[in-house]
Amino acid sequence: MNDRAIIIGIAGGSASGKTSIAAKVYEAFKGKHRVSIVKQDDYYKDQSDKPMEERIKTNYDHPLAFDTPLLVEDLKKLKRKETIEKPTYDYSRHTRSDITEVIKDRDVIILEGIFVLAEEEVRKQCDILVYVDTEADIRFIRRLKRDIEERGRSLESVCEQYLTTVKPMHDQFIEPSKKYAHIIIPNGGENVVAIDLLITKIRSIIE
Ligand code: UZR
Ligand code: MG
Repeated sequence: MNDRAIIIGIAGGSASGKTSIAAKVYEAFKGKHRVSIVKQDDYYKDQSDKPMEERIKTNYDHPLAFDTPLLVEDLKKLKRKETIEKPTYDYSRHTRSDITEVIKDRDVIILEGIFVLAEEEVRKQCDILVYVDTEADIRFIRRLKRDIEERGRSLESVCEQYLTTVKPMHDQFIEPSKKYAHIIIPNGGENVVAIDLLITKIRSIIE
């Protein structure tokens, strides 16, 4: 067994299928290997010192919304198979929640988030870099459904947010980060062949 964990970075636009791909890779290894998923979203900055009116105005689609130094520090520890206490994020309160999750002694870390490829220091910690490339209209429809069903938003607010931050920031930061990928997966979570190839590659490294 390796004395270092391998880190798979999965980036791509909002609602591109990153979470589904991460879950499928996780399923392929759990039970046989020590594997954990780390979401970059859990490293959104703690905003508990700010009033709600201010938290709502934060641009969550900008790299500055994230506590990247903490993420990088945690990834370095995970790589050395050290224990971390990972923060978790509360979308309804737009801040870090009180719950933390202990992750220790993992063989494989699946890191997923919109800026995994855009942030150089995060990128450097990853052994395999994946970009999930799903067309904007498909991502918008998925995001609309998800944010209404799971994140308690209204139709109006999702459309407004998409046009003011999600789309411009995608074009400015996320799409250009595709060039750093080792593998580009079209059609997100539905691409069974690509997901299988990724799983085979990871297996060849750890087994
Ligand atoms: P994925 N986000 C929120 O909507 N509220 C928050 O408090 C924090 C984050 C959104 C964020 C981004 N954007 O587009 C998305 N906005 O979470 C990233 N606006 O999550 O990759 O799962 O779509
Ligand atoms: Mg997601």
